[in-house]
Amino acid sequence: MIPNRTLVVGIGSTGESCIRFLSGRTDLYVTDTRVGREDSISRRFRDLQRNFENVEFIAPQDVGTIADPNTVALVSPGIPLHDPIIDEIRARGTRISCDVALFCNLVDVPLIGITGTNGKTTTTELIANMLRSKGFISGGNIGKPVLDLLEIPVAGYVLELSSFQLEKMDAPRLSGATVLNITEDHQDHHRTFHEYAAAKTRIYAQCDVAVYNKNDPSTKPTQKTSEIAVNGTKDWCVRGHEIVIAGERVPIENLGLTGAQNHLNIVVAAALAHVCGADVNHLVETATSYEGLPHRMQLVSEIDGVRYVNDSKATNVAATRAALESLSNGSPNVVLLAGGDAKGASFESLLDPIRNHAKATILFGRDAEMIAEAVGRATEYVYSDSLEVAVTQARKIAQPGDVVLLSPACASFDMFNDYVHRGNQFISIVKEIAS
Ligand code: UMA
Repeated sequence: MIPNRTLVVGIGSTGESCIRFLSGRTDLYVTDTRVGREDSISRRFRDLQRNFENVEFIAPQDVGTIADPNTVALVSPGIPLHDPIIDEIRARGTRISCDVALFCNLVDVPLIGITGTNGKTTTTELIANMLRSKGFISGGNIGKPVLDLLEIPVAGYVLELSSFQLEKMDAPRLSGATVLNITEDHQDHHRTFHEYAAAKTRIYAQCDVAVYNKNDPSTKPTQKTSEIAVNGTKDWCVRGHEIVIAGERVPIENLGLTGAQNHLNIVVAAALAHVCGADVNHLVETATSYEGLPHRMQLVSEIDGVRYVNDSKATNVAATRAALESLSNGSPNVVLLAGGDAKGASFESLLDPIRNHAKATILFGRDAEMIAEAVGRATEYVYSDSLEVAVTQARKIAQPGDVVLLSPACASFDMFNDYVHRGNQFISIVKEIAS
């Protein structure tokens, strides 16, 4: 199962976990297209050289010297399949694969897979909570590379799988799987929307039970499989002011998570946990007590009657749209802080949500002007050089009853290390004002 010769491509958290796991078990080579170009990667490269003496480091331009049909390349998620290094590796007959494929081949316990443009992490964590007492743990795109999960024996895994991972593997064998939603994202990585969607729906190809949203055809499996169609049956649905989990009705005001998308995610999560044996009372109990994760529609503080909400994890247009819609009180009551690296996305679909729900928009980051061109006519807008200035500007505009919402619709890398760094900065600015 473990290949005789392995080339790890990319020295991020995935690559490091591959090296830790495979060191001493295979002839191991490592490469990274950013070594020599980015200081932090070059430093990690040198550290690895010190810690793993049996690993040979190959400059990206030299991969052709070791790539052959007997080698398997474990490619990091962030490297697109159209990267020239992948062409070079493939041309030598080396199979492209990834850590998740290796993991799925090695484990012999039930696996649940979750993908989707938005809500993956919240749903994965919710299912893991629902199945914790049965000995399941979570991992994958959620932050913990899957091979690191093998350190402790468990009864099952709940895996968040990204399109970046799914595109690099044969369909995994899963007890249950879902595509929560598919909207435009990652246009810089996947060349077409079709390619992106195809990577995501691959999650269903070898699953025992597919759970999907009957009201959203893009989430439906194309191949024949056993399925639970949420909203297609009275036992699993979101209906008016309640959700229904295995026939049990739960009022929406009892749920720990807010927003229409989250209510749907709860039903999907419960259906998948039910597939793995969780009983209905426990599902309802977890659905009502689970309050979600930081940086996702997180209420930071209420100052002078204005709520400050951190939704830094909203790195695409659909997430920001869902945030605006879930905070709506019928009139434009949101001061939206948005901007960053748009990843090639179009912002036209934010025009109506901003017009209907935002009283002003504060734009920052690399693509601020591009966003203003697309949505500037929907509402008053201003530019800001920093998050700190943006919050100060928002504070001047917001009135009691309004919400100041950080929901950038963009990646953060132009100004921050990641969305967590961006969200934490927002939290400390707001807490400073509140103190
Ligand atoms: N690299 C190159 N060339 C490139 C791009 C990257 O050589 O063109 C190298 C870089 O040196 C980089 C390394 O590859 O350090 C690995 O980078 P990576 O971007 O694949 O990141 P990892 O640190 O391995 O983290 C990845 C996921 N990152 C991405 O998919 C971009 C993490 O998801 C995931 O938690 C982790 O594996 C563990 O499984 C993050 C993410 O943003 C949270 N995911 C995207 C999303 O959720 O939208 C898909």
